[in-house]
Amino acid sequence: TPVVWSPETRRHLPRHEVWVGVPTPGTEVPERVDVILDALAGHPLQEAAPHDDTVLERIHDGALLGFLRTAADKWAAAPYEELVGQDRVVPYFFPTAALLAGMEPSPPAALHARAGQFCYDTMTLLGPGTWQAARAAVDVALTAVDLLAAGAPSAYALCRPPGHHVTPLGYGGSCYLNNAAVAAEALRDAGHERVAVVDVDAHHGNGTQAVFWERPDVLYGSLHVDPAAGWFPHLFGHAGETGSGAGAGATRNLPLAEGTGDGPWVEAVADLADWVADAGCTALVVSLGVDAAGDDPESPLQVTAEGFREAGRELGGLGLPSVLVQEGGYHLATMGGLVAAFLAGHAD
Ligand code: SP5
Ligand code: ZN
Repeated sequence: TPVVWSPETRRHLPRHEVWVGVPTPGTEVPERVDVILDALAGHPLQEAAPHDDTVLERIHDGALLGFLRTAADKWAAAPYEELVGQDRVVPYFFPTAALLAGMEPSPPAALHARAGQFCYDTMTLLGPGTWQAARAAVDVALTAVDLLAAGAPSAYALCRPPGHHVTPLGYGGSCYLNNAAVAAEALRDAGHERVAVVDVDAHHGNGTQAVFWERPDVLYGSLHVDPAAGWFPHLFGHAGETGSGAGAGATRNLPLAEGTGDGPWVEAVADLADWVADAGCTALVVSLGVDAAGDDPESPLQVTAEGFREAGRELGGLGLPSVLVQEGGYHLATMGGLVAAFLAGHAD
């Protein structure tokens, strides 16, 4: 399986995640790229080619893209670093429906009040290099789509930072731009009438679900730890969420109990694979997070390398041209091997 990557993706340094008010060391670190590259050393490696913003602008609102593109420079110029000793853009003020109370707000003048318009949590800090890395990850995904158009049966996109929590207008969950949604949209442009996104990351991909919520032409199916048990992204990922309008029935969610291991986890992947096959999709995007692993610090699922290999087999068995897009996975010592196991199963 060809591996597409970009050295630019290392440029985002999260430094901290602020969780319930407490800064803890970031988990979505650049070393993730290196451990994956090491584990995939036997695969052909290709650097991403630059692509323009055409597809990206159809997935995300221009206001979000403009904010992400310029926020770090504006923050540095303000200068918040001198004022508060902090060169990361961290939201502290959120224009929730509860605050707005039905009124139309004016745009906030302060940059530190603007961040919360787009960033919906306190864990997704933005600094120098964040935009460059996130935009490079989009090029990685688009280059993987190009490889399929050129005849490759599948391609792995080593995207970092990940993307599946980014909605048309909001970012969070360690994600800034939705790489998998961009890949799916590019596959539509390449002539595939119906594309499926299957998301095996331990967390529900609320961003990808939001992007395609009302669309019948891109299916979104996800298995993940049950948000009703208290897990991120908290509001979404329940079984009753199945799409709306023209997209009614084109979304599926399979929430899993804490502690779920290989047997039921692989069964859920197989269930989504059957759904994709029955729907007549002609191309597949896999949101390939490996944080469902037993030793991952960010989820309580208990999947093993053999589980990831089996999941790869189930989805590879569809025989569809496939882009495998990296999402989460935070246990540096084992995550590379889990990606390699999925790719091996997928190519079987
Ligand atoms: C792409 C992806 O896997 N995003 C997952 C983000 C979930 N983050 C929620 C974090 C909840 C608290 N974790 C505490 C760990 C502190 N380092
Ligand atoms: Zn995740």
